[in-house]
Amino acid sequence: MESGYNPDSERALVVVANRLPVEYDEETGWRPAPGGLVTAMESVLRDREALWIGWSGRFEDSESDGVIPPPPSGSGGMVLDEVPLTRAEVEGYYEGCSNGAIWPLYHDAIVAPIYHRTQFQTYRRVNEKFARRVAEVAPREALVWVHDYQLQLVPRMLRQLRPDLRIGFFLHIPFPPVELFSQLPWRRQVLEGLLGSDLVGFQTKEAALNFLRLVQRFIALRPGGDRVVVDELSGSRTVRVEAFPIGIRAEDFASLAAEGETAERANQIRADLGKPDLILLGVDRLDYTKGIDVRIRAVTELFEDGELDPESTVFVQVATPSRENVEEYQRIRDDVELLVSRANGDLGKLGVTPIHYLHQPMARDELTAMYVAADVMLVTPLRDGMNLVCKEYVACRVNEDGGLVLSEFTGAANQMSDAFLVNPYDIDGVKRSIMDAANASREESQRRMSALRHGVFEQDVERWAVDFLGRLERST
Ligand code: ADQ
Repeated sequence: MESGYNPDSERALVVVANRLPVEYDEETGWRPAPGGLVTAMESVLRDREALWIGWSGRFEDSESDGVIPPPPSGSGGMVLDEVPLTRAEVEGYYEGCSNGAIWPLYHDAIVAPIYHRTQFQTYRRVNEKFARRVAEVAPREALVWVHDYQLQLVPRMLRQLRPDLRIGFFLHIPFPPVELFSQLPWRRQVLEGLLGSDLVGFQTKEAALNFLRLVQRFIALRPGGDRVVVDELSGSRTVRVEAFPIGIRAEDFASLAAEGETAERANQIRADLGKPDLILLGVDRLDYTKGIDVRIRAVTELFEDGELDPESTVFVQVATPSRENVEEYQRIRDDVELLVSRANGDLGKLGVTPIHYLHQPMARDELTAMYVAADVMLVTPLRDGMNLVCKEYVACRVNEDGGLVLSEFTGAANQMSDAFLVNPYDIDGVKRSIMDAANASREESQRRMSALRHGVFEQDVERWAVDFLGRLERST
């Protein structure tokens, strides 16, 4: 397992995440699992020897277990190490506690979080499994980078097992204010879990501030600026708390967008849609936080009001299937599909479909061609840690045209003030901004897009990872 891994070359890096960057498929065997985190981490892992610890997506107690080989090595010098989980563990820890309680709570309780004590017990047990595995395999004094809301207890558990490690934690989703977080029956355990880190990173300054306020309130530790001093038997220890807004591999998107084949495909997409004058686009994981229903309602009303003409405007919504075992996700799918079919039933004609809806994942080059084809991108989450889709769209607008309608409640809005910013709860406001984006002059679009592109290229994912790891390395 550890071939190619040389812990002596520098302070070794260990990435700990719920999922490994590969998944097992009965027919094809192991294949890359290109999720957001994998793409984000690729650039820092490419030139560095590292260990990635996570779950592979297969169940330890599945029938075919035993004949499946261990996961292969990742790209570059990366070694993959699997934390085996049973079906019951995944149900309690991932589908239950992580996605039924923590995810909705951290996203403004858009849907009611469901707190089950037994699920939290499983969450703690699985966090312990992860911590123990890291403690077993991490080289001495390694940098350990723990990711996201599924693993919030790991830092403290790991520190108790391996005090020599330098531990960083990054939360990809929002961190809620005191009034909301206080609901969590396990609030103290979660805060103490995170305080086991040397560095806790959030997407935004607001999230970092929320955390610091909560630590003061429930752990009775007074933060000094962006740090908290924790007293332990072995002496006092400083935990740094900062914002590290994540970015994308902007250059990769831009160069793919600039290829002749992509332009050809974008033209073909426009032709397939009946050569409309205006293409509106939404691309999301199918999740109730993403405000997919908001934009369908807004666009439908614009068609009904006669402000948009279904003969010359098309709205395309691409929604990747997501967390299909969780009840709320089945419900949002039904809601979205009802809204789309109602709008098309009321507004369409033979040969005219105002809303095109694709419930499927899309290959990277096809997605890029969609971004190139779209005149206006609609990104309207009710709450989102960052949102990468808006950044991908901007990176693909190599001609500095197109308009971005962006929710104020995304982390990205803090960095993208040149978008058409909207409050997704204000449907009239969303409608106005869609029309403003669609009718903007060439000069205005260019001014906005050029400023947006500057930010997306400057604060790309490489900078995010280098900033985080640099800070972790320097933290003492
Ligand atoms: P997500 O909630 O998954 O990420 P987002 O940041 O938008 O949301 O990333 C989604 C990724 O999936 C993008 O790279 C996008 O291109 C891709 N994608 C979406 N639909 C797709 C489709 N149909 N086919 C193929 N690819 C598709 C979480 C947080 C975010 C945070 C990221 C990174 O919720 O707030 O920005 O982590 O930290």
